Amino acid sequence: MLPGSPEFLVAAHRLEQLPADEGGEVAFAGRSNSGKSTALNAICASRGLARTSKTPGRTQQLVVFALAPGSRLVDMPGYGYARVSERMRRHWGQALGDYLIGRRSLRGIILIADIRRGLGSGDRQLVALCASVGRPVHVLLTKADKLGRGRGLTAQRALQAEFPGVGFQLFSGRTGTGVEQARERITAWLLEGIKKGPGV
Ligand SMILES: Nc1nc2c(ncn2[C@@H]2O[C@H](COP(=O)(O)OP(=O)(O)OP(=O)(O)O)[C@@H](O)[C@H]2O)c(=O)[nH]1
Ligand SMILES: [Mg+2]
Repeated sequence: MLPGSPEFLVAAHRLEQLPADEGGEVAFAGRSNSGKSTALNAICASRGLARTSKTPGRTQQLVVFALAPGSRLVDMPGYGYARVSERMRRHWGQALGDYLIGRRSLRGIILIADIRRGLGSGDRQLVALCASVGRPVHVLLTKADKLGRGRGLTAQRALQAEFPGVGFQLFSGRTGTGVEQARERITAWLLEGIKKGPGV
């Protein structure tokens, strides 16, 4: 169970537009079209909350949802989408890096990766950046409905062996596989923040 029910708070083009940096936040990151918004909706059990699309590049802002006072989820724009202008790409590369490094209330990153593709170069950069600043990362290997369970588990084990410091799990926004496990991870991060006090 998540701590509270989600409500849209703000869509930020720039980091200054984000809510005050206090309490706890969990961000959903990943390649464009990997299924970030779909995962967020499944985890929140709210189909229309974050906008999803067949077209990559749908989410172009940091979209913030409040779960309870001081507990937030953030849907991030995806990386690796070729048709975003160079200027936008630079803007976002910089902004996402600054957010991941500097946001004090950020308790952890849920990285969404298509299980059939594994971790791409953008994902690996994100994992390395998070490791360098001590941010925990938990990967949802999504679209697991597209692979048999056996092949899914094999992919999960291979990635787990390659990245021992990162958590991996099978996930599908379509069938509900792994939704409860992801909720438990997020809730634990958010509650950890509350125990420590705001902004710690
Ligand atoms: N089969 C299957 N399709 C999925 C799953 N999750 C997402 N999709 C599909 O993948 C496409 C992209 O989903 P989104 O949730 O919009 O992806 P996103 O990562 O938020 O995309 P951007 O905001 O554009 O970066 C949509 O067509 C979804 O229906 C899943 O678990 N299984
Ligand atoms: Mg999206």
